[in-house]
Amino acid sequence: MKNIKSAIAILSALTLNLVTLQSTTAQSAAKRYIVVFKENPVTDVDSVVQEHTRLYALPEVTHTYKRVLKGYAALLPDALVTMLKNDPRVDFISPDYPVKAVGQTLPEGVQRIGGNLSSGKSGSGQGSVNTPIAIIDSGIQVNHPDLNVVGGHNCVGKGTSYNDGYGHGTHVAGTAAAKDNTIGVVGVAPGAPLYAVRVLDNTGNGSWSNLICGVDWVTTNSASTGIKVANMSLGGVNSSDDGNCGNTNKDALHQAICKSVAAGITYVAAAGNNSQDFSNFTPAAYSEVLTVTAMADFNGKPGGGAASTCGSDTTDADDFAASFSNFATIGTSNVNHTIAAPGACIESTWLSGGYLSISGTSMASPHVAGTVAVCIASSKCAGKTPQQIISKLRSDAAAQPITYGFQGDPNSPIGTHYYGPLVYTGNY
Ligand SMILES: [Ca+2]
Ligand SMILES: [Ca+2]
Repeated sequence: MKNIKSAIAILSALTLNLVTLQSTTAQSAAKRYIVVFKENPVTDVDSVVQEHTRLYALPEVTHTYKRVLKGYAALLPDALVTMLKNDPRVDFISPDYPVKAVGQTLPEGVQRIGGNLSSGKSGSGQGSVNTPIAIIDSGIQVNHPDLNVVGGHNCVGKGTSYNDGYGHGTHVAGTAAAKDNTIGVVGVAPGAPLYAVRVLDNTGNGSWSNLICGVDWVTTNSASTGIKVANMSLGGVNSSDDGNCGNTNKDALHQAICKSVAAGITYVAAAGNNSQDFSNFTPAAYSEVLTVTAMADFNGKPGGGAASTCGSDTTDADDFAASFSNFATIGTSNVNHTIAAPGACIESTWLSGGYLSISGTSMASPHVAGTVAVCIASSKCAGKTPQQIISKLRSDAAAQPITYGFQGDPNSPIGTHYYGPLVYTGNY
């Protein structure tokens, strides 16, 4: 009895101590982190999170992860980070890095890549594709008349709405899958069911903890929704590819994406708009994703020479790599997961049922995500693994005649920049 009492006394003292520590440090040095559990010691994530909350007096836990990672995201004072690192169930703790929408430098793109020639028949008035696409972005305007939004999930703050308060996700969704009807624009995979996975807020900003929440949701629900392709027109200069799915450099986002890819989801990511090598821009840098650079096209045809439709933004020439686009460097392994798509002055759906023309690799990426959906629907990619799909899209694009391409593609490189071959939807 005495022993039990003293044990309780020690525990209470410990808890009190922790609470005091937490309350005195919370205001000064608290930052957001992702706490990743070891796979084997932890089987029940919720119970360990509850225990951590109690033991360490955790401030608010914003996300818990069960499928692509085991762990949680929370605001943690520095002193707690040190303690948690010594917890036997914790593998590592990652800073919660920022990500943001790529694009917004303010469509012939679908025609340029042969969308009208594919089995999706974009622009025929009867095109339709039935492969669902996850748009991991700022949400999608759920009642836009030119979009077929069938569901989604909110990973931003509290609340459950995945409606778009920014516009970026709605634009991306339209390029991938606007309906082939009598209004507005038509997407690469017309009318495809869209899932709005909201990880960016109403200013286009988000974080790794939001993004991992989105990847976790897509993976957990892939069987019930049928999602096999996801678009990520976002990123940040936060990490790099360790060639080992984040297990060597303790990259929580990379680990999550690798788990999801292993579950059969093909990820398509924007290369970024910094006019530089994307090797430090994640998720584009991960070799498990299909990374999309941007080229400029103003008339839906190869050959160059068309007048710019960009108004005052006239820096890019027809059928040239876009000056803002990131790229891989010839001779590096990143060339093996890089492909190009139109991304200059792309007309697509916008908020309030509207339409807008904007530029960025954000706009290029959904041309490719839509193409993956068409390929899966046409059976040419059905049953293939994400790695096989990435390989097929790249090799089919590279097999197009030289005249199909653009200045900056592998047949006519610009210095050591590698933008990849121009995706060709007409194959599928
Ligand atoms: Ca339409
Ligand atoms: Ca052209």
